[in-house]
Amino acid sequence: MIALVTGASSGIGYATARIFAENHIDLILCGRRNSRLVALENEISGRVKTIKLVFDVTDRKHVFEKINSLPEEWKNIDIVLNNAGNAHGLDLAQDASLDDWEAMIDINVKGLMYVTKAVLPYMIRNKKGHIVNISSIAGKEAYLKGNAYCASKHAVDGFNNGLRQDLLGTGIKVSLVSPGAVNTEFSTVRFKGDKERADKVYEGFEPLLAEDIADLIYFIVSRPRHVNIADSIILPSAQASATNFYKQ
Ligand code: 8X3
Repeated sequence: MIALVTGASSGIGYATARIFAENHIDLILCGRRNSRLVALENEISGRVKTIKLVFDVTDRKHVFEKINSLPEEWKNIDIVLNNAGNAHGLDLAQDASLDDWEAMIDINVKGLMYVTKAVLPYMIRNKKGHIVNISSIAGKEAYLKGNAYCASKHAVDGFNNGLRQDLLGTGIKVSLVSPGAVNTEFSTVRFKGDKERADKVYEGFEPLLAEDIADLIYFIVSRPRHVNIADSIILPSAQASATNFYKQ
């Protein structure tokens, strides 16, 4: 089995690559930061075969070049984990930066679409595959100041559902994972490096860890051929909706 993981250099992507490796799934590790991919590769090599693809999902030409340049045996991709994504800013629409909005649409929506489109011919050829898209609780509900981030994740949800219709009968499964609060670099990136503000998000309750999401992803991809977990929301026990937390 071969899995291609975007955003493998940190967070959910990193944790999922590790659990895939523990379960003997060879890995195409994709990310922007070669040094962090090297660290991951060092950690898991020996257990499985790995190959690194360094690219930015927003660079449409590069996405196709890199995926099409894979050695032939690596093109038999069984699983794609569309994980690369970020939040930029948490501001009222009237105050938010258009650059932040564009970045979220470019990475979370267009980037995910490019990677999917680049991999599909190989999955279609092999008449099998599994595309797992990482959305968010923000793809189910819009919340105050979430504006473009929520829109981008709603788009992922919609694209995921459309893809599942289109690929019906091809042997390719399409699944969505929508996490709530996961303690990764997510909030630090959202708040542009303000670690103190980021830490506050996860104060007073036990957030999910990247490993919790990775466990769910592995469960999804390890179901029998006739089973597809089409949609899943995963929240900390102390979270009931995008904004309703039980904090102590
Ligand atoms: C991350 C979860 O609630 O911060 O996608 O949008 S949330």
